[in-house]
Amino acid sequence: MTRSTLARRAALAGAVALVAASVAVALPASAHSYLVSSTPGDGEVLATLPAQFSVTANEPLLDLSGDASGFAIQVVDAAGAFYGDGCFVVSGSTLSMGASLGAPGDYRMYWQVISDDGHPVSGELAFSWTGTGEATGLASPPVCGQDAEPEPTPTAEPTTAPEPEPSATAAPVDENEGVPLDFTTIGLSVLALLGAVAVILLAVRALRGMGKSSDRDDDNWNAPPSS
Ligand SMILES: [Cu+2]
Repeated sequence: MTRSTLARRAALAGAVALVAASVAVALPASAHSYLVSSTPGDGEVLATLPAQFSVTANEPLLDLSGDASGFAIQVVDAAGAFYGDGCFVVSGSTLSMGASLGAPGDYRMYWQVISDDGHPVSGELAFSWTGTGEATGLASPPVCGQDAEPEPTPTAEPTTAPEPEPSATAAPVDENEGVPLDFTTIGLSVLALLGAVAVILLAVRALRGMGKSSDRDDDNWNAPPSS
């Protein structure tokens, strides 16, 4: 009796401690926004296309930029093609995007919002589409303002840029530039010739000087040391 009472009290105390610890751990996480509803709902079988895909959080979302930066909804079919208009609107606790869907089948919706504490929160859900969609899925997420339909492949070759016409002033410019160039060439040639003559004259004088000194040196070298 006493032992079992003690055991029950110990078990109760343990349970209370566990609950307290769980609450302490959960407190910071509770600051994050969480999903309370969505369109479509997770697992919903959708027969009529809604105007908007949307997710609604438990509290107002934090859209500091005012342009839904950091918010996103992506709706993809089983083949991975993207739908919707890519225009994200944050209003209070709801993020929405203009809806479109293609062929009936299984779809997934991925969402990301900025929690009231500034942290991004994301998730995904699945739904089935039994209606008839008009849209063609895109290979990449749609960008707001761009046509949701894939661009038709242009069949016509892009017009080739016209060949640049030869400038009428090109030839005269070349001639004008050629004249001073010729004068410069002649001037340089004359200078080079004068320089070459000067170098030859200097070389001849140097050779003559070397010859004289060489003779003198040789004489001195060969001369018996004078005592
Ligand atoms: Cu947080």
